[in-house]
Amino acid sequence: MESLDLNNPTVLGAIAAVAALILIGIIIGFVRARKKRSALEAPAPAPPEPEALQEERPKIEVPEAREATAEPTQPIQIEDLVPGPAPEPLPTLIPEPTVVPPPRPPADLSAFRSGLRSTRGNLISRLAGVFRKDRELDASILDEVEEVLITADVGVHTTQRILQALRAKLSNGELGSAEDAWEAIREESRSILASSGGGLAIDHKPTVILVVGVNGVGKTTTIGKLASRFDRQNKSFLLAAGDTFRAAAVTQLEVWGRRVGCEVVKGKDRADPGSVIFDAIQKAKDENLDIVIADTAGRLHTKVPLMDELKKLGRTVEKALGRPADHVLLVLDATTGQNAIQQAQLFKDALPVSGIVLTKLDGTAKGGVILGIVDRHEVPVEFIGVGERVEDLKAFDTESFLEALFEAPEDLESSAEAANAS
Ligand SMILES: Nc1nc2c(ncn2[C@@H]2O[C@H](COP(=O)(O)OP(=O)(O)OP(=O)(O)O)[C@@H](O)[C@H]2O)c(=O)[nH]1
Ligand SMILES: [Mg+2]
Repeated sequence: MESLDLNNPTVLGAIAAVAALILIGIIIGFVRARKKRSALEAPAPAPPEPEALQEERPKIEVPEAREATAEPTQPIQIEDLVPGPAPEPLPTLIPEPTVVPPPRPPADLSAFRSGLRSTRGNLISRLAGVFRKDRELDASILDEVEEVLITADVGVHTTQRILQALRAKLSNGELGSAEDAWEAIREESRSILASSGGGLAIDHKPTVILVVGVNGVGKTTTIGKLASRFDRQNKSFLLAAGDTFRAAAVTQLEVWGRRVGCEVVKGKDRADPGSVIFDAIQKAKDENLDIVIADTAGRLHTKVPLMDELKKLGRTVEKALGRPADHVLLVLDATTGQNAIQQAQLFKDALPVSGIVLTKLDGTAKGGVILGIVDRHEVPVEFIGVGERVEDLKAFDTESFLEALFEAPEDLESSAEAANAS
């Protein structure tokens, strides 16, 4: 091979040209690397936001850009070839926080859970015993399920409805596992309770709520709890002491009135309850109040004259208001079981009962009655009482009720064991 003649000006010129080209290449590469680094160090501009969101969205702290390693996409640069400080890693792009719609107010699941504790211990753990994991589900489970539901006060009619759903699934081969059986019962219960928990509409001024029920079920206590609820919602309201039968009943309502700071309209001793409620409605109209809650005397549903008096009360409200009471809440004591279903029938015969308040769920192992009442009477449950404190009145929520009543299947075996042990 011929050696290069360095004395040859043409060769020298060519070498100088190549050297110059290499130098220019190095300088260009260096400048591009600097530009790229400074671009990455600058904070990424946030994408423009729609105006509406800028107003509504809560300020969310975006954390500092975290460091992360990233492969350079550019061809190898001069810094890669010469020793020096390690190239700074690329920052990770933090995605824009998504705007999540405000969640529904959390249903008070723990209150439902504690209110239904005894029911769950009875109904659910016994059903878990029937739907044991090691058992093949066939028609033989139906009798056992029937017995459990009847003893949990679900009632004959509603028990048959649930059994019918299980039977249909068995014959279609859709009841392969314990989980399928739970789901079938949950589904049927959901459809029974579908109309419940809609909430009381307060869309008249005044909205009149008549509270009725047999003796001692918790009417006056429920009114006090409701008043406190309306107070928290900044509603204006007054209470009508329509239980003129006992002086103590008026005093009891007055205590609640003082507690929430509202007026209690009362009559003279043994006054006609109709006249007290009439006056209360008139006063609420004059003062442009939002709500009147009227207490009534407890009455045995089987006593015809007392039920006739209730019908008359309904007519008086209509006269004062120009329309029937906006809500007639029937208070039922869950511990009375099947009797509550019979009470509901007779009160419905006297007045257009629009909703049920089921009290004392905390004190019974037979909360299954709720399914029986709603299924039998097609009247929604609006509130449940799970204790004596003011916060123990809960707006009924079907999903929370079902979730609290039917535990997650994985917990059921331990429930079944507990039931077998007891
Ligand atoms: N454990 C429990 N007790 C309750 C509940 N609701 C009411 N009570 C209690 O039941 C008792 C009777 O409540 P009242 O509100 O006086 O019942 P009422 O229907 O107005 O009674 P009368 O006016 O006599 O017909 C009281 O001791 C209440 O504290 C509840 O949800 N759970
Ligand atoms: Mg009372």
